[in-house]
Amino acid sequence: MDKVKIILVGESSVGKTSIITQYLYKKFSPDEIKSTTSCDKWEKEIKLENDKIIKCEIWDTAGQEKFRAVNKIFMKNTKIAILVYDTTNKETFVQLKYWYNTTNEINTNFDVIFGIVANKSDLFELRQVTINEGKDFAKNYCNNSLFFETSALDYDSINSVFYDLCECYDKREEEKKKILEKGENKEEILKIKENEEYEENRKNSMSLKSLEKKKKDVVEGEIIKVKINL
Ligand SMILES: Nc1nc2c(ncn2[C@@H]2O[C@H](COP(=O)(O)OP(=O)(O)OP(=O)(O)O)[C@@H](O)[C@H]2O)c(=O)[nH]1
Ligand SMILES: [Mg+2]
Repeated sequence: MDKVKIILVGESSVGKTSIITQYLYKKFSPDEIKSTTSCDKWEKEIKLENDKIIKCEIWDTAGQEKFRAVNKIFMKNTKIAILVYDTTNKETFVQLKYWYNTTNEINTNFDVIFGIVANKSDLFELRQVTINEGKDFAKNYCNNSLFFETSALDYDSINSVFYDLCECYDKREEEKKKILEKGENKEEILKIKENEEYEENRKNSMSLKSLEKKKKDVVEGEIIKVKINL
């Protein structure tokens, strides 16, 4: 199975890097993390309850506005997009529409699985966006996407984001397989095949390949980290 590309996007300071750090290293280190100015990716295997192992690539992106153009290159081939906003900053929630639409535009086969993440839930006294607003956005604007409330201080809340989205991805892939095996629904089969072909072409995208040449591999225990300088 190909590696599943998971990308975290959202405005600067919403907590994307902190979420990844908690997930991979089980720590929250506000003093160590600086605003991201590169594109980093990590490789990790996620074991599902059915014992299936999903090989993931987790991509962190830079949220600052000046990186928007280059981010678009990294957003190609996304299988799972985690859209993060900061519950204590309404503007980051408003901007999620941009991240949702851009992810869909770049991955025009509309096959991306989305997770909407309301982060910094520990700062409840500073909250500017209600849970219902977040849920409503996930349901009505993002085509019934999964919604999560997280705090980068709380491992369990972060773990469920990655686990549930991988499970959702696995279920969808199984459904696709069944459709292909049955061979009855010609329209669906054509769509699946078209998507596969489209993905194959995108994999050979020159822009991404040339940027990946700048990468530097760092092996950190079991986790492989790849840094791509912008
Ligand atoms: N209290 C609290 N602080 C958080 C949480 N997540 C992140 N932070 C803090 O928010 C600030 C920004 O976090 P980052 O992880 O750097 O945010 P980012 O989305 O990666 O930002 P860019 O790299 O600029 O795109 C840091 O000071 C973090 O310590 C959270 O869940 N709760
Ligand atoms: Mg960051």
